[in-house]
Amino acid sequence: MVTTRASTKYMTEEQAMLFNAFDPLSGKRLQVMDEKGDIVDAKWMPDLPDSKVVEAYKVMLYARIADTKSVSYQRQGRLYTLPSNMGQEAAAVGSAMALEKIDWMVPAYRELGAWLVKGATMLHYFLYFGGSEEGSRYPEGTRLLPVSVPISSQLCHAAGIAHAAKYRGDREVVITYFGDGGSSQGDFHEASNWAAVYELPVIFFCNNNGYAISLRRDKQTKSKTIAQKAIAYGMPGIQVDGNDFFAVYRATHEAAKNARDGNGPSLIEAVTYRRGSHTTSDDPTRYRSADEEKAWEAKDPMIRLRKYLEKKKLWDEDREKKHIEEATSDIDRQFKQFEATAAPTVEDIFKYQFDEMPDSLKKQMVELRNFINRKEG
Ligand SMILES: Cc1ncc(C[n+]2csc(CCOP(=O)(O)OP(=O)(O)O)c2C)c(N)n1
Ligand SMILES: [Mg+2]
Repeated sequence: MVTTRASTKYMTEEQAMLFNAFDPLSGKRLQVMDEKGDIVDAKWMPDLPDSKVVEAYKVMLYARIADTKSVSYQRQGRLYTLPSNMGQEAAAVGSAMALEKIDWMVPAYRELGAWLVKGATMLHYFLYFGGSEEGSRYPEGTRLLPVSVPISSQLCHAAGIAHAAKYRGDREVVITYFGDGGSSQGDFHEASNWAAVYELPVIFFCNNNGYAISLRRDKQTKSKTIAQKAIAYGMPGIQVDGNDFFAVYRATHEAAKNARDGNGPSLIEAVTYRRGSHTTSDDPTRYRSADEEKAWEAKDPMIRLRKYLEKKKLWDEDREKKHIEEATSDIDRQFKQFEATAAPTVEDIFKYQFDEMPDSLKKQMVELRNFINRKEG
């Protein structure tokens, strides 16, 4: 039995191997596949059948197309403000695919690929970013929580769910997503400390995409890495190349295995880049250079996984075209379905809080309705 440097918790040598090899203070970052799609560290290559890797690429490509289309629908005034996931598909899909169906996902707002893997559809996404709470109503048994916009508030929810799972003796694991900016919130500290002390089965997955809106990562924290923050809480931490599907999958797989075996939480920092704007209300040209964007374009997760698949003769131009066509028509069909759905009303804001609406809320509802009627003339 050994411990990782980050924690006093004992685990088997095999369980601690990855976290010890990539101790957050060693300055090492897990990368399995490089930008040319070549495997550079076969030791950590996850044990995945080719069909699974092809499936991962297909979801990533679907998410990329869906993302691009959504931004354009927003520009046409057919959706409200939304956050782009472009460039972060490997982190989203790689982490979600490493989990089991029984596991819970507690999202932030920028992990479209992960939600798709977990069972959300583009119809949910369009409804949500079209202003309807119906977009958070997933099919029964889908262990995915609604989008969380208040930064890092979801981390405490994740720790709470994991606490309940542990208390009941269930074997499920919880993954929760947050950003580099989210690591500065008090909720990050509270959730991490709570999860570590009670050895809860949570994976804190940080998408370090370089920015919190316009604030650069180097102004966010003086820590060299976000992964090293794990040391203070007493949980294993690891920094991975977030644009490398295999690295993300492997780290999440190990973290989930550890959590399921009763070894508590871990922190994964996926180093990636938000290639789009923060949201559709943002203009990134005001705070970052075209050169920087170009440098990250070369590290794009889609290009790299496609190259890997093509070298193994698992993918080619025809398959790419066919999948783009199929994905496009599937997304278009759901967008039509969304636009055919009645728009939410202001009454929806009030309807679901209580079984029977209290008088104070009824009063507010009437006031708001009157205000809107007056405004609309
Ligand atoms: C509690 C809270 N404070 C401020 C905001 C405004 N806000 C929205 S996104 C954002 C930046 C978050 O950056 P990061 O955590 O790195 O996630 P990213 O958007 O880069 O994915 C801020 C400050 C908020 N939504 N919630
Ligand atoms: Mg960020």
